[in-house]
Formats: sequence, C-alpha cells, structure tokens
Amino acid sequence: LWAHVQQGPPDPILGLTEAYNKDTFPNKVNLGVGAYRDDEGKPHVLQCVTEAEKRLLDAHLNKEYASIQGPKDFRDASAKLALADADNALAEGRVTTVQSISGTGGLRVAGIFLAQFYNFPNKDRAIYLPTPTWSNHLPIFRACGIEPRTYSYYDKNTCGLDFKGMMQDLDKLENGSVVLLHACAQNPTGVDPTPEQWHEIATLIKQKNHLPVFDMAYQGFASGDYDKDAYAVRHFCEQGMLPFVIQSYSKNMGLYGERVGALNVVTTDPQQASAIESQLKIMIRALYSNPPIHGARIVATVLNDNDLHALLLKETHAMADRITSMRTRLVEELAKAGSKLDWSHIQRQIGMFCFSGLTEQEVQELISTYHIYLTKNGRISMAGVSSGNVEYLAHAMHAVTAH
Ligand code: PLP
Ligand code: TYF
Repeated sequence: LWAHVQQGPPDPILGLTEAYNKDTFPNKVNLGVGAYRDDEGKPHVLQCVTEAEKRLLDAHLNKEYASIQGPKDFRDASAKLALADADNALAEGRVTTVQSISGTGGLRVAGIFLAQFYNFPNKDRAIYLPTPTWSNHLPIFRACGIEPRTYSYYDKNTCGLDFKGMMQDLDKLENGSVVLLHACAQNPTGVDPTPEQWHEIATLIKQKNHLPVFDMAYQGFASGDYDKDAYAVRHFCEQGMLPFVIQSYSKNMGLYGERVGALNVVTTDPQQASAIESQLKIMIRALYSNPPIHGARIVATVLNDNDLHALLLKETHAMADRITSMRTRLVEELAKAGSKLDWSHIQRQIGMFCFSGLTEQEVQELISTYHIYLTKNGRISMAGVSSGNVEYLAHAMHAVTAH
C-alpha cells in the first residue's frame, strides 16, 4: 500500500540533535539547535515561569477548551509586549491578536491567511525572505501555497549586513510584495539592521507599499531589552504601516515545548480587525480547533503581574548577558589558541546565533574529529557555549581553520 513512500531527509537542525545524542564521546558539544542552556549546559526553566506555574496549580483551574483565538488576558498582554503604544494601534482597537502554536504555528496561520486573502502582485504568490533565513521558513510558506523567494541580506565579506543589496532588492520587487523581516536577532546570521537602517528600510517598504511580516522569535533575547528589540516593529507601525507580527515565547520565556506564541495583524480600524479575527478563527478551527491552555496561562500570569513581569525582564536580560559574555570569551580563546584570523564578527553579531564563516568542510571536521555539532552553514548556537566548553571549542575552531 505504501511502497511508494520513501524515507524523507531528517530536519537540518533537529537531525543534528539526533546525531549528537547517539555520540558517546564525553566532551561532545551541541551547538545545533537554538535553545538556551545555562553555564552548566543544562536546559533552563525561568523562575518567573516556575512561580507562575505554582500560582496556576494553587488556583485549581479547570481544563476546559480555550476559545479558538486563545484567552483574552493572554492576547492583550502579548500584543502589548510587542507593540506597546505604537501609533495608538491597540488603544484604537485595530489589532487582531490570536494565540498560535508558537512562532511556527503563527507563521503558518499567517501564510494560510495571506494565501486566501492577500491581493498578491505576482501570480505565484511570493513571499520574500532574507538570504539566509531560518530554514523552516521555506517549507512553512510552501505548505500554504506561497512561493518563497529571496532578497539580499548577509554579506559574506564583512560577516555583516549587505544593506545596499537589501535595499536594491526590495526596491526591485513589484509594489505590494510580501516581505518577511526578522524583528531582531536574525536567525541564522545574528546580523540586524541598525535603527537608522531600519528607518530607511521602513521608508522604502512604505513607498513600495510592500506588506511587512515580522517574525519576532527573539524579543528580549537580542539586547536583553524588550523595547529595544521591538524597535523595528513599532517604528513600522508609527510610519502608518500595517504589519503582521508573529511572536514566540520559546526563547525569551524558555517555553519551547509549551508551544505558545501569537499572531498579531495591525489593521486600519476595529471593523477590519474584527473581520480578520473571524476569518483567522475559521482557519484555526479547521487546523487544530483551539490552542493549548497551559503555556498561554503561564505567559498571561507572568506578563499581567508586576513582580513576575519585572522578574522576566531580569531573567531574559541575564540569558542575553551570558550569551554576550560567551561571545567575548570565544574570541579571546581563539586568540589564545593562536588563531590569526579576524573573529570580531562573533562579538558584533547578536542574539542566539553566531554565523561563524566556517565552511561546510570545516563544520564536517568539527563534527567528525571534535564531536562539536553545528549546522553545515557554519551557524553556532551561542546558547550551547559555556565556561566549560569554550576553550575546547576555540581550540577546535582554530585547528580546522588554520590551513
Ligand atoms: N522564527 C525564527 C526565526 C526562529 O528562529 C524560530 C525558532 O527557532 C521560530 C520562528 C519558531 O520557533 P517556535 O515555533 O518554537 O516559536
Ligand atoms: O535552532 C533553530 O533554528 C530552530 C529550533 O519546533 C527549533 O529550528 C526547533 C524546534 C522547533 C522550532 C524551532
């Protein structure tokens, strides 16, 4: 019956963890998947989350279904965290927010909505993605019948932003194109536009009437400051644009497996917001009926309590700081190991990842000789680097790059 079904390839990122788990070498290092680890290399549960869970347990809540769009206290707090009072959009009731199955699910629902309702300027319904981008963006949008295409983003020569190339490409697109932007801490490059560059990007996108879709998977995680990391999103709103904003609580609250996030659609008026919400609900009903309740309750409890909210900001800041300090340590250790190469981009890049510039062959050697696992594009999950392995990592990186 199923003879025609062939073995599929493993996921490029999650497949690495499978290989890592099978490796019996005692000092193996997993720098593949972007999930935060403490300095002992252990997964980290935030205190504010544990405290929220205690309160939820004490409240003896029932397990009834959530509404299709998720609980209102969660949605209001989530939208406020992302948008604050940008352009008065929330106060004017012109934002639709629905809970999503984390960032991935939010992107997928956004894609389904766009495929059904957006008036694409191109026949094949394209979404323009930065090169490179999170590998899952391509299958997510393809599955919605939207064709992933690219715009220039990363400059290999500077290990920084190809701002000129990006602006030229966005300018060349047909007016009204759908453009995906990483709100902050671009995955996989760790390269973000500066506020001044965001201003120019916003001016161009507005002039071209493109639709901005912000993937906001790392708010708070890039700089340690939730407002700073939302700068681009809020600036676009203030310029009168109507972005899609997809949030994830995987990284900033460490709620990976709870699968909690939100899709926000900024519109011109409450009637539009309401119509869009009704259509999103119809789509969600057919996809998974209604969202999981526990993660949303945690997020709502944390965001809506002053003390827990303050604790969250502190804890996110501490995670971002540990990553920044590991960037510094890695550059120092590379120099100590004797590397004469310029590794300064490791410190310039931001967020969970470092786009190291290691070639596919060098990555292969790191995996096979040193049991250090990372994606073949040379992306290092900085969250996996710790005081205990940074010296070993630097030594290995030097060994595979000193030709
Ligand atoms: N978008 C980007 C850029 C990401 O890096 C990730 C996770 O790594 C996601 C979205 C979605 O993650 P999740 O579905 O866990 O929210
Ligand atoms: O490391 C990354 O870029 C992500 C991690 O459901 C991830 O791909 C893993 C599982 C998942 C979403 C994101």
